[in-house]
Amino acid sequence: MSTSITTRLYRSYILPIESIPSVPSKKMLTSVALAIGGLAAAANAVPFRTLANVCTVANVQNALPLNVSPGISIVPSSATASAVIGWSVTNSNMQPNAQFDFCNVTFSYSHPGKNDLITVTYWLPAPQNFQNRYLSTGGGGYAINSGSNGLQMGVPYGAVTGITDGGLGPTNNLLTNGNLLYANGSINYEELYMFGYSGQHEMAIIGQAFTQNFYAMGTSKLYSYYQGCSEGGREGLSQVQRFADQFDGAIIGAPAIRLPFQQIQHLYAGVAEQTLNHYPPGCMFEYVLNYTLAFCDPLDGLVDGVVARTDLCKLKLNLNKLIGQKYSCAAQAGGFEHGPASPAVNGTITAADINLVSTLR
Ligand SMILES: *[C@@H]1O[C@H](CO)[C@@H](O)[C@H](O)[C@H]1NC(C)=O
Ligand SMILES: *[C@@H]1O[C@H](CO)[C@@H](O)[C@H](O)[C@H]1NC(C)=O
Ligand SMILES: *[C@@H]1O[C@H](CO)[C@@H](O)[C@H](O)[C@H]1NC(C)=O
Ligand SMILES: [Ca+2]
Repeated sequence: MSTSITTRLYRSYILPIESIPSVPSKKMLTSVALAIGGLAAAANAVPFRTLANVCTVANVQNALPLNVSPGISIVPSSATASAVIGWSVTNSNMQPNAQFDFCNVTFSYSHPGKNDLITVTYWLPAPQNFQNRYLSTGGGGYAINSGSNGLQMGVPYGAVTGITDGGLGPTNNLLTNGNLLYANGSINYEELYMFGYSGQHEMAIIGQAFTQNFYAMGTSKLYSYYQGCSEGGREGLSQVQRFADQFDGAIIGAPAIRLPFQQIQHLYAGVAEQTLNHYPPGCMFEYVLNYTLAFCDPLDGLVDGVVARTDLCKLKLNLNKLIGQKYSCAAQAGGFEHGPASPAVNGTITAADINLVSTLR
């Protein structure tokens, strides 16, 4: 229940990335490219910048912001670049379906004197689709990034999009990479702070400068954003709190912050059910959730699926009147958002149900 309510609540914190003007079709671009290519060859001018001709290791190396910060030493020889054609996104719960081409760029850097190596990956839109935008993305659980699920989020909007491994190695994961505790039992604080915020910050400043160089933006403004959910939401908050002018906007979903509080929240519903010795089916909660959303959504003045006035919601919602209402749910397969599989359910809301729900509110 609380998951679904927060899902709706944090939508209200979303700052939309403006929609981009439609781009010419691929066919048109090819003929334009051919025409300009022909003219350019004749005039011996700079060739038309297509994905294929800009996505090279040499171009990446030329665009590396080697002086971005005295504490960062980028390794030019680590650079990779390869054009990826026809990447498609379908049925993602994070973004609309999309299909696009991009330049897949990776390179590594170290902190002088620290004997570490951090690898960043940026997906670059084709030059004709670039919209002067940069997007940093985050991870989930104890992973600092979400791999291609993060990288694919910005490219359809014309944004160079980045992830970092934060120096955690191929697992990208603070807990499972095995380096968080030294053999003597003390904490590896370098790694902890990289995961906490410095890895994200470094990816952002490197990615922004790299983008400006790669697309030869000159003095044009680069619009920078952050997007992440859960651990990725926490990473985003870590950035906007510490580096207020680093991004023009941030999409912070379900930030995994206040961990001691959060872990107790995870246990709380189970403990309450056990204490009250009452174990209703998930369908009952879903019915109450539906009612709550329908009742509370308009209290903020706009019926948009978002409960922005949680204070009024708590004050005015009277669940007792649901006692005696019938609820039903079809059989459900198990899943991340539903928990275990469940059979079809038909029931009637009881006073014990409302007592439990009120305890959990
Ligand atoms: C991007 O490049 C890296 C480094 O070569 C590689 O590991 C990764 O699989 C590539 N991603 C795609 C989608 O091609
Ligand atoms: C524990 O080991 C680490 C890594 O070798 C070292 O830097 C640190 O000083 C050690 N701490 C103690 C208390 O011995
Ligand atoms: C809750 O609302 C959703 C969306 O309208 C609906 O599909 C679902 O059946 C409802 N659940 C219950 C228990 O009424
Ligand atoms: Ca609303």
